[in-house]
Amino acid sequence: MARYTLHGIFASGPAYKVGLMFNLTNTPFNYTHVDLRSGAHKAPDFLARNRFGQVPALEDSQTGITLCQSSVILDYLADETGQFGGASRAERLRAREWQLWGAGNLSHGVYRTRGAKLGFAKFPEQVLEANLQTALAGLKELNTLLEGRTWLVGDGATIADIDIYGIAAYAPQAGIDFAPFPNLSAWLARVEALPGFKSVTDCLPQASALA
Ligand SMILES: N[C@@H](CCC(=O)N[C@@H](CS)C(=O)NCC(=O)O)C(=O)O
Repeated sequence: MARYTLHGIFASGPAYKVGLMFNLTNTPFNYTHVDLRSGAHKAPDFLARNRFGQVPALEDSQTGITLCQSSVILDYLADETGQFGGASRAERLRAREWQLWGAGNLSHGVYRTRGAKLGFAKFPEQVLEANLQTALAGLKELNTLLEGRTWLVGDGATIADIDIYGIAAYAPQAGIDFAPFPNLSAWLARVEALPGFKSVTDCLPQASALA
């Protein structure tokens, strides 16, 4: 039995971020499929793990901690695995800045545009357009901030890269072309070349699985 259990659904971007972290750190994990369609995420046993009724949730059988919010889970796993946490406290805080930027400035635009495109969500036309413009503005800013940089923070990949990758990588499914964003395209390729990398389509199982 593996130490960690990830509760998620394979199509979820935030759950993917955690799966990617496990794969990049070569950490085995049990996986519990949460059937959002049947409302399993609003049932009492799931709400006990995540009061917000969303995936992902992470259980650590060694410490007894249960966590939600993908960015917080990555932060926790950086400490527990000793990987991708940055070379110093300053770098960790810089990574946290990027994670909050991703949650505030990038995730809604990309995930909601993608959700509508794939038929997971419905929005009025004006909201669809606003979502798309938010996604494009976030990706443009990311592209600009990557100018002259290999990684988002310091000289190596951190949870900032894993977190932001787990949002930006869904842009093609949202119908967004990376062609106007060359720095972003090059950075995505660098993340994809990390040992253990798995893509948004082949990282999480479609059903519950023990490690
Ligand atoms: N800020 C959260 C977002 C989690 C989230 O939006 N999860 C979605 C799936 S991608 C969900 O559970 N949606 C069901 C709901 O909100 O009722 C994170 O980063 O973990």
